[in-house]
Amino acid sequence: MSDAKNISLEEKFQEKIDSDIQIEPKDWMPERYRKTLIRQISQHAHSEIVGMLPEGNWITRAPSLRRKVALLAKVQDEAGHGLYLYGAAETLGASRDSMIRDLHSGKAKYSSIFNYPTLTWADIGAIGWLVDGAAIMNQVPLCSCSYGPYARAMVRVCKEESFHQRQGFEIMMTLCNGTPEQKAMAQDALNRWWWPSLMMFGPNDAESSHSAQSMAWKIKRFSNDELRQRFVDMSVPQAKILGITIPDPDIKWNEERGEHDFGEIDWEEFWNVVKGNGPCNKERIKTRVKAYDAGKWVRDAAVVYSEKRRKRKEQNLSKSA
Ligand code: BYC
Repeated sequence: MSDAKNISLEEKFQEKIDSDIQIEPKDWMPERYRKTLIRQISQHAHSEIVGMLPEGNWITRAPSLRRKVALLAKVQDEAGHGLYLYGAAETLGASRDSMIRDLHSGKAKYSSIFNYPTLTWADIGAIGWLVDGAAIMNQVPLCSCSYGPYARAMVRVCKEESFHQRQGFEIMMTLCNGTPEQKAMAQDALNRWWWPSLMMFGPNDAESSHSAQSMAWKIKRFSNDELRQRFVDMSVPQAKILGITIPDPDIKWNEERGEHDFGEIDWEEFWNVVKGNGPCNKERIKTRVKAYDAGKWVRDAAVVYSEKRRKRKEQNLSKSA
């Protein structure tokens, strides 16, 4: 295609974006837009799938049947989100096999947060409260992102994340109203999950390589720092209700700006985890590869079954013809 034609297609595309008209799989889109979406959506899908592991670790040890049922449902929801998102990436021409291969080889990224261990039951509360809270903050704006299938998938995902956040906060509330040991456990979980939760929003705006373009394309509707700030402002009063302390001596209300000041994130730790050297990166990938290999017989059986169904349909059609 000539450059002139491409430019006019690109201008028309940007006009649609500027008028908030969603882009659908069969619409023309710049190759960089398609690639950016595949990158973000597949990373998001991997995060949901790997995100099942830290919590899955506590299903057999949940303190009551009610807690076990809720946690089991939550982890199953994450699996559903992952499948939804892989489906959305497939509408852009990405193959599921190649996405999964990239995850297993360590080439693909997934959220840094899931490379931290879940040491006590309170971690399940802290993940629901903080990690799902951060996820909602980041994902509600994605419900109005410019790519239709991603935006639509996010609607259901966000509804389920809201339930997850409530169950996490309720676990924290129960622990904080319990014995001194239980409250100490909740405080310890907050101490360990607070900073990694802030890191979920990604690098500072000045360091975020993709933000400017993704915002111009309305894939991202707010910057990493804007969403992080909202998350801090939302979490401070919630910690007060729980009666536990956010592990940041610099956190305080700034009257002039109408938001909280907070301390500097340890970006060296963040990039170290993103590059694969966090406390659990290797274990997470190993567990995923093992689960994938163990599920091979199910995938093979599904292929054989669908092939048989297809043949039977063909035979029935030729009989009735
Ligand atoms: N961890 O230019 P930037 C969940 C990477 S699932 C690892 O700001 P972008 C949940 C980034 O990929 C949570 N890597 O990028 C599940 C890029 O690397 P590449 C996941 C990170 O894309 C189960 C580089 O750093 N949520 O909530 O504009 C249970 C530069 O960053 C991280 C989503 O995926 C990180 N934290 O913005 C409970 C939501 N941050 O690709 C909860 C959708 C950045 O150039 N994704 N990087 O190699 C997004 O909104 C955006 O992709 C991000 C990053 C805000 C995460």
